[in-house]
Amino acid sequence: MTVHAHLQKVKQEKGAGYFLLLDPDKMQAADIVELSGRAEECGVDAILVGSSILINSGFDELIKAIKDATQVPVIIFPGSTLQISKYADAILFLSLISGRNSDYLIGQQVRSAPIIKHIALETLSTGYMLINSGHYTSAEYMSTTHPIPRDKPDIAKATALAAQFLGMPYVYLEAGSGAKAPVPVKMIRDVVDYVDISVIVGGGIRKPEEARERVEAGASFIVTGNFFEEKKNHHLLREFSDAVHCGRSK
Ligand code: 1GP
Repeated sequence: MTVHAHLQKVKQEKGAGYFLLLDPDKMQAADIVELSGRAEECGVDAILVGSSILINSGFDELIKAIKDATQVPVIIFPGSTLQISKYADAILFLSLISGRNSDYLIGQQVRSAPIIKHIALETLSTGYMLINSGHYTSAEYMSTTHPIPRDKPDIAKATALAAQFLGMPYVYLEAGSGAKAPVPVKMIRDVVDYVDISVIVGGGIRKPEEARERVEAGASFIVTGNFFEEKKNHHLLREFSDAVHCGRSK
């Protein structure tokens, strides 16, 4: 089964899916592997791996080690074309559609496409949208783009619809790693009501109820990263996945 088919099955059967993001620059490799090993029993539906810079080398080895530790699909969430590995199951093939920086809209994609084809890595075409979280994020700095204002759902709706019309099956509403405020629930609801594609939501989600509220608003997939970078929080992984899976109102 392709990763795309797996994710659509998760969405259909569980109402929404839970992605655990592991950043090689923010966690020790041993902790990443240890947490990956517990992902399946804790109800994680996919592991995302990526970083805005990738200071730590050994990306390939790390992906391989994660794959050895878990049966859960491992998806690259790349900060740049340096983050590609044949050991992953798929890659989020992102276009930063909230911005107007041509390199992040299509430049990096042109450079990485032949490499991805060569290693036969599955691509999940995703419209990536930065949403203002009240402070300057790594993604904004690295991409030199402006996020969509958090009180302008109409811009978010139109941008997500453009992703759908461009043939992208996923749109990612991103408040930024460690965001002070996650993507507003109203904006998620407005976007979900307006488009027919899967909506991924991440950035600044630190409580299970914040994840649940966003699933209730219609998000198809919830991403958490920052919160689980601290070992003392690892025991809450099951609570987060339960919140995502029970969140959708019937
Ligand atoms: C960041 O959306 C992801 O790209 C996850 O955000 O690290 O804040 O959970 P956090």
